[in-house]
Amino acid sequence: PQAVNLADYRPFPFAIETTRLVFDLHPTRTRVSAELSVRRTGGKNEPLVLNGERLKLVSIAIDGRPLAAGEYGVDAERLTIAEAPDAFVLTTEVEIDPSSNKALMGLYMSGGRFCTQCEAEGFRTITYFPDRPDVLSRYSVRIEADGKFPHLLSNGNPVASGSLDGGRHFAEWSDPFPKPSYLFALVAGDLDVLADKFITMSGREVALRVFVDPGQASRAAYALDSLKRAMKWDEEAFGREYDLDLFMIVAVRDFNFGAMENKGLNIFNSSLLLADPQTATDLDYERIEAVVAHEYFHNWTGNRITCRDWFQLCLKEGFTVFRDQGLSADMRGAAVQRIKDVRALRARQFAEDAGPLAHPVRPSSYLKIDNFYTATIYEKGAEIIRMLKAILGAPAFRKGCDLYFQRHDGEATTVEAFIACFAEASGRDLSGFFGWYEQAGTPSVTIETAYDAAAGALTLTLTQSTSPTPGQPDKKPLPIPIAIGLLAADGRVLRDTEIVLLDQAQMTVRWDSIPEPPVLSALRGFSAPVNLSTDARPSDRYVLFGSDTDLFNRWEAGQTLARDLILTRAAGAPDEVGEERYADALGRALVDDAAEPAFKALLLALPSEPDLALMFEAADPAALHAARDHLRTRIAVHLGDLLRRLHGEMQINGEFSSDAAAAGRRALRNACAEALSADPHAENLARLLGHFGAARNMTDMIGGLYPMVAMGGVPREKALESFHHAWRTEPLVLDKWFAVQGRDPNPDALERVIALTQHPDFEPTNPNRLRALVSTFANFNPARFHDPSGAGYAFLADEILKVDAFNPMTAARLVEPLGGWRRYKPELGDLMRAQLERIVAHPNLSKNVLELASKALG
Ligand code: DPP
Ligand code: ZN
Repeated sequence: PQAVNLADYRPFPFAIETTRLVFDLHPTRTRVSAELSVRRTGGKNEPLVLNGERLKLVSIAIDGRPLAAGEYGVDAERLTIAEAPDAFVLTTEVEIDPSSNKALMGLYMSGGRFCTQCEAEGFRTITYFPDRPDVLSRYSVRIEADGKFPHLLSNGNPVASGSLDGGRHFAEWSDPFPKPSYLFALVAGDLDVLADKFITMSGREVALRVFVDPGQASRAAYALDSLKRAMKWDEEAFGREYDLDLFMIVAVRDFNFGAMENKGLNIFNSSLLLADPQTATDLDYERIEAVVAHEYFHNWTGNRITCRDWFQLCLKEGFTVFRDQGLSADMRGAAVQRIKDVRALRARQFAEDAGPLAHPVRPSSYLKIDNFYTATIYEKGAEIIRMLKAILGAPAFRKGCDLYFQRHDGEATTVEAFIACFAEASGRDLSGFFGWYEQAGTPSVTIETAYDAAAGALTLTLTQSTSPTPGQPDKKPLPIPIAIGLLAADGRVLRDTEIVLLDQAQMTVRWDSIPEPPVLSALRGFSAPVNLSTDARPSDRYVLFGSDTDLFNRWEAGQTLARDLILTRAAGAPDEVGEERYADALGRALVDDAAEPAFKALLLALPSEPDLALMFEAADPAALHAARDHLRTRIAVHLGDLLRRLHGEMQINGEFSSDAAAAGRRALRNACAEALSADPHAENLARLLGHFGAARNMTDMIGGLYPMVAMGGVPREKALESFHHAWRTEPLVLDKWFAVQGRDPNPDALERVIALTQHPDFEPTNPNRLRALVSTFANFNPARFHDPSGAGYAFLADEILKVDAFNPMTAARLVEPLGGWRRYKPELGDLMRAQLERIVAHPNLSKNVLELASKALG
């Protein structure tokens, strides 16, 4: 297969000024006619080449004159008109079969309704079109369907609707904003609607509509409220106002992405839209708030200003993640949010950056763009914007944003153009900063300190280096903003936070007037996406753990202490005294009245096994699991009374609130339950059983279910059975039932997970259900996935091959856990590699899986 390269970018030689689409919807035979007004903008001899896949061409005409066979060519991927006039109307009619579309790209059916997903290249399976983000066109759409599809929706504003013969009806839509084809959307079906309105900052009224499965409208209330908060926030934080008179969101059950920002008609995976206390956890609420905001924010960062080509994907995704993280921080507390964001960044992006699938935030080549909706493009892309803000300061950053919105509105642009706005607005040279977009890999930063007591001076020596990544053997230094403060040994502040910009391989900084030996608090707030090592001793870390004013670093100190203890034990040299000391310090942190419960819950969570595995050249997941469990047990025994007391105190009696404070209490209570399950004596068991049995909301329920499952035996069977019985008709909750078994730490988990793929409720064609079981197991259950027999790897490869036959995009997302093979001990790494080889050798593999599996082999 042919790779697409950034260096080969050429503008499309025609403009498509208007696009008129008529859909005659039918589950197995949908007719799509398209009328494109085309004008040549490039060279005289350029042919018109339109993308089109899996389309049955019924008719084609130019200015109303049907084309003869010799006047155009069609193959499996395109339609070519070699000699096109300079300005003309092209009409095509095609037939497609939405009901057989299990790839969930283009027009397909979910739960008996029609819906679309066009990003990145799904539109070409709907009609012949230049399906690339730099071709912007004004769309008008007519939809005709049977009356059993009462709602007929598309982008923009409704202009007409009415009934037709034979029980059919129609609706017409017009979108005044030129848009690329990936933002096209259509939905048709029986839906309930929740309606509201929003008054924008200039006083315009916008009608808001959330469409959901019949009977589910009350579960859309939180998403609707989140939408209004997001609209307000974007006005306040970025001065961005909504532009159409109508904003619609539709929830569907079968969806490859989390959600999609189609102009005026966002389509959501129902898991990221529907919530009520009985069926959704606090984490679901948190994600709904963030994703509703994310998709809404795309209206400016993505839709009004879009990407010139797919290599610029981070232009909209990194920036939009940065924006949704800002909203979450304002809604839920900056420190807690930052810790969660960094935890996710490390777990997903650092792992990606350290393996064979590492790629720059702006890649330069791909086989399938679907494979680049990655943690690197999203999360590292957001970190880059965050650093830009740190380096420029908030006012200059905002000036740069304003300039970008003003200068590029209505355009498809590049990362270079984006950065140029910030350089211009701030008067700074940002040419070195661009390296963050082009260079893959996580930089390693070291800081060494030398304190001269007589002079009262501290010298910091900072160095940076980045290991080679595929295709990039030599790395250059990047500008890294490192936020640093100093504490005294008793925890007093010695020096406030200052940003040191490390922009060379090595530099030294000297600070005078430091009256006593300081404790360094570096990379505060995780000011850059790097791996930091310092010469701090454990005693320094205890100072930070106990008193750093930077809450991120307070948490980080605890994590580093715990991590070192686990790694030491896994390496066969346990530090019993250190473990006691850690448990003591943790106990003190948990009784600190000044700290919020949400923060304490984070303190109580030990570094995850996948994160620990990242620290190794040749990780042994079984040894890591045992060592981590040992520390868990030590904490449960040492702090038993305190954990039981907190578990009791955090219980909320009375009405459910989804707000951050209540969610924090539930998080801490669940963290206590999880911790206590590591010491399963009768008293703790009774408490955990009580927790599960008395749960009145899904957060408490899942917080109780996992410890039951982890216990194995009768409690596991009973809890799973009663949970399934209670929720068997609620797909989103059943997903959780599968996911909790994916995380089952018991030795028989692999066997049980394989058996669950035969369960009548396991639906591999539904991405949520598939990921709940298979992806949860492969990513979050390392001790069982890395079974010494290799059976866990074979299971994953089997699932990848099965799913690839109908949904390549989702199959490809399952490849990553095998990609880490070099980081595991050779006995395991060889078995992982063997499965990748088996996948690559499989006949009829999709480009999606082929690209990732062959890259993973390296
Ligand atoms: N729907 C995906 C997102 O919003 C892709 N644009 O990130
Ligand atoms: Zn996005």
